[in-house]
Amino acid sequence: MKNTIQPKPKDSSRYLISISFFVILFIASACQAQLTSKDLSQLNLIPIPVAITPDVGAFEITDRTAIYVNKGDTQLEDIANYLSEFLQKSTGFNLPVKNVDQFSKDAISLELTNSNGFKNPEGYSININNDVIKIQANEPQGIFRGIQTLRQLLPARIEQESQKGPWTIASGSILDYPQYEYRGAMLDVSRHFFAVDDVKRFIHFVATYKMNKLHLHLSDDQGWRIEIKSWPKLTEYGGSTEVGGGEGGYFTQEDYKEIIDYAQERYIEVIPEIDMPGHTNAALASYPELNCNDEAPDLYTGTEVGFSSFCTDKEVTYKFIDDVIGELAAITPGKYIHIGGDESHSTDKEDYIQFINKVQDIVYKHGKTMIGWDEIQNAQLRKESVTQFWASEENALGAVKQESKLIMSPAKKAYMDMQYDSNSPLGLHWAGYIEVDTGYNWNPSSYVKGITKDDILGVEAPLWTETIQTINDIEYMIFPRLAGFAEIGWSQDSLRNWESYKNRLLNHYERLEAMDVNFYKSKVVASEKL
Ligand code: TNX
Repeated sequence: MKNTIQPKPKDSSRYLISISFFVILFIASACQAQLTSKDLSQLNLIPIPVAITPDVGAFEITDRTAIYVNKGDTQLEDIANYLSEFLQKSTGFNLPVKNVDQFSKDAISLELTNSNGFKNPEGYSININNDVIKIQANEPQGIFRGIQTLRQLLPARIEQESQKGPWTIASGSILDYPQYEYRGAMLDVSRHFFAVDDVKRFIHFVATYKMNKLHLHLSDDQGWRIEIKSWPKLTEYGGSTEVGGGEGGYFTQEDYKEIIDYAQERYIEVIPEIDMPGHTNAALASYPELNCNDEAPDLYTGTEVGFSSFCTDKEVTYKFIDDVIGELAAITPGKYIHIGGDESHSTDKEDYIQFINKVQDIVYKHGKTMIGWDEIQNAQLRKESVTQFWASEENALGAVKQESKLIMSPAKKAYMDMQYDSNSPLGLHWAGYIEVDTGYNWNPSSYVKGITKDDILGVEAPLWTETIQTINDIEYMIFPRLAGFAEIGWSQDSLRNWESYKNRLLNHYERLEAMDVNFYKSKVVASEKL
């Protein structure tokens, strides 16, 4: 808290000082009055919604409040239970979930309806008056996104356990829907391994800001992190270490299911990545036959890139990939599988092209849609395949020429592993420093000349973990930048500007504190030390 001790005033200025004292008192009480009547439009929502219409009055959540859902809709019931559990932690109220159509007051109603004209599956509206909070959407995912807004309409302490009320929400209405269909974050669990609970906390953050994709970077030179039953040494040996020589680890298929279920409950699709043909030392060390010389290299615990490659002209390589993608597809309910394809500096270019073409066929054979880093555009892409732009504008343009849609992850803006500035204790800076304003101030649809909004599926912010070892480290790198990337993906361009965002973010700090998040308090957001 601010704790500035004023110097003792000189006698001659006493008169002036007592006047200013009253002026300050007056302003302070005016602010207070404004605070208590704070209307909806003064709340600091991130991402900013399409429209907010304030009204007079307020709804109060009390122990008499109940949550109502459409009769017999189990998905809605699950969401209602999620809301009830969330509210119980802080308020202590045990809000029942009811399955009736009729309510008159003390009601939070979650309603699926197609009468509100939403074309977007994640769109929702919230209407609040003294008696009812009504959240409406076409699809359950829209209701879920609306509940994330509801969280931010409540006092910040709603994020903390066992708090005192009152739990009031100002009256009015909100209409909201996303700008891009793909809004994601990536977590690299290969360079350093993170346990299921850490991944869940990451997912919770992603959900909080209405993102809908979690890209898991599951394999790299330093470790293979997903159990493949037909090739067990991948995890037994290839998962046994990490950057710096620590213990490593891996997800069993049951662990992976637990992650997917947790994400699905939040309407988040998990996208698994097996990076190839480069970034494969952990696999090459586990199975000598995947190397052209049949010799397994040692496990690797450094941070270099570009030195490993699958042997692209061996049949066993494709048998291996078929098995891996097959098992992964079977345990992945989502649409996409990411095949990496970046920085394959040890693969001959022609071999690389043939390799990606073949792997693409394998992905589609198993019923999934392929995503790869922007280098994959060197191959013959199917139109459905998605290209993740990270470094090369030429590659991005090449992908678009092949009618492949883009996920925008420009390293200079969207890489959450970049240091904020030269004093950041964690992170790299090969793509530059990414201060909070730098991360926010860009527009996916004008970032690369020649690429328009129609070419873009959405936005993703990756967190590579060469320097990141704990959930505390993760939080420091992603907060507050993650909230800005979420707003870039969700909110309308016309509503986005740094000044507005900066103020909302500053007011959002108390919510991050209530969420017990270890975040970077940037000078560009508030010049004084908070
Ligand atoms: C580049 S981004 C990589 C990763 C590193 C990252 C570190 C990309 C497709 N490849 O292998 O972890 O830089 O910032």
